[in-house]
Amino acid sequence: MSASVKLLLVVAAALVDADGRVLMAQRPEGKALAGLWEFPGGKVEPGERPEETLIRELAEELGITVKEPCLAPLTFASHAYPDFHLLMPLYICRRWEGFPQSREAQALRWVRPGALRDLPMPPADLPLIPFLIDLLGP
Ligand code: 9L3
Ligand code: MG
Repeated sequence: MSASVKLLLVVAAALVDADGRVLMAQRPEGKALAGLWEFPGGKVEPGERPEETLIRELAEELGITVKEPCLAPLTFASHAYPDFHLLMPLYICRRWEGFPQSREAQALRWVRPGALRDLPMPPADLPLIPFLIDLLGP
């Protein structure tokens, strides 16, 4: 990686339901990586703490409020795209307020960790699958 490559900090959440399923969101038409299934989240804006970004993104995208207990990243995804290097902490959320709903025209789906491999996902998200299978079972 050359010194001029941009570092992009993105936060993502594994929202885990009572059955150990994880909420996946399909990136809508018109966005980069459209059609791929990702852990919901987004870019950390200047001046934001990543925890604040997570709260903001999940409110914007899904209309839910996450609380402090889930606000510690358990692992990080890291992927070199051609024009930037993505660093993405993954937060595990088991409790939130509200019912996740599509607020940005994205399809949503609850998926067992063992079935995540059947979904086309952005390359950055793929290495998180074995981590979630270890944590939550298949
Ligand atoms: N990205 C990858 N996996 C994810 C998320 C939330 C984001 N789980 C990548 C896609 C884009 C970049 O991060 O290249 C910024 O995301 P967005 O702001 O376009 O959602
Ligand atoms: Mg997003």
